[in-house]
Amino acid sequence: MTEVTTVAGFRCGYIAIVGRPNVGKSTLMNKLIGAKVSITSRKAQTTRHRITGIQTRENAQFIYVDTPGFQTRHNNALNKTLNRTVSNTLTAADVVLFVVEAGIWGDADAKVMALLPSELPVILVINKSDKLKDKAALMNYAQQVAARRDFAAIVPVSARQGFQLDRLEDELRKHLPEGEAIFGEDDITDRSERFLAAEIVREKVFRFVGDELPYTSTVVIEKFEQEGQLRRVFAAILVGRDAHKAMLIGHKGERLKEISTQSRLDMEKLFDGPVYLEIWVKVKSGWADNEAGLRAYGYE
Ligand SMILES: Nc1nc2c(ncn2[C@@H]2O[C@H](COP(=O)(O)OP(=O)(O)OP(=O)(O)O)[C@@H](O)[C@H]2O)c(=O)[nH]1
Ligand SMILES: [Mg+2]
Repeated sequence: MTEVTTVAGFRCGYIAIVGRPNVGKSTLMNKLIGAKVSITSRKAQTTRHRITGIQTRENAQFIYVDTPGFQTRHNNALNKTLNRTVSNTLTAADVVLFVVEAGIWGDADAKVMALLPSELPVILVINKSDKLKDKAALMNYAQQVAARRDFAAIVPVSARQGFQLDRLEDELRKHLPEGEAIFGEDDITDRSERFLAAEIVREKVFRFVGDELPYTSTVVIEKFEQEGQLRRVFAAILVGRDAHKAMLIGHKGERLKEISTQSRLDMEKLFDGPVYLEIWVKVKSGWADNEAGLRAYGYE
């Protein structure tokens, strides 16, 4: 780990990324740090943990904290845990990125906005602006949301296309406290490779199987070994029912093979070295039924 030499006027701070499910928070953080440390998918509730992503520039260190989409539909143990993660992240933040989707404002957005501490600077990030081609409509939308709260800045972006992210970073820097870097300049996250490996497999479960299964499953890494450059990863996907196990494995094991291959390729990219990966599917219901169970599987 290399140290950052602190220059006069260097800034460093924590940036909470919050919003309703699926607005593109994780895509945004990955683009801002230039690496994929947080998993993404078209399905809501992809992110289930607090994920730190770090970007160090010459004059600032940005410590982003991606959070689960704030859950407003069901009040079960998992959703309570996810929402507590959002609240805890806000408590420790210096500045907040409140992410909304261009052209869309609903109850779920209003509920997230109500959580934002009044003493923190909040930047309104209007993501997916690539989907709203009409510039007048985007302006109109920005004005409507801006009237709901005092925002430190309003920045329309496209996380997917990388549009206006430099402008967002400039705005953010103004609100970071002066101080030395907390992480090394090459660090991109404080999460372990073991944790990131489980997340990568979970992303493939979200991407390659139908609607219900991802919500009743989780991934555990049973063994993670490193020998020189080679990582050996033994993962288990826990599913609630036999039928889900069959769904994951697929005809002649095709689906599990696809999940394995895609997971391995992502791991090799992120860890920058070869990976040997074995994935097993196990039936284990009830892991998300209560908070003690959730903690046992790494949920906060
Ligand atoms: N068109 C468009 N799609 C985007 C953009 N940013 C993200 N998406 C898509 O939106 C979907 C959700 O993205 P995520 O980054 O997983 O969203 P999230 O807010 O982290 O979702 P949760 O973790 O479930 O709360 C994915 O299909 C992304 O590819 C964007 O700027 N434009
Ligand atoms: Mg996410």
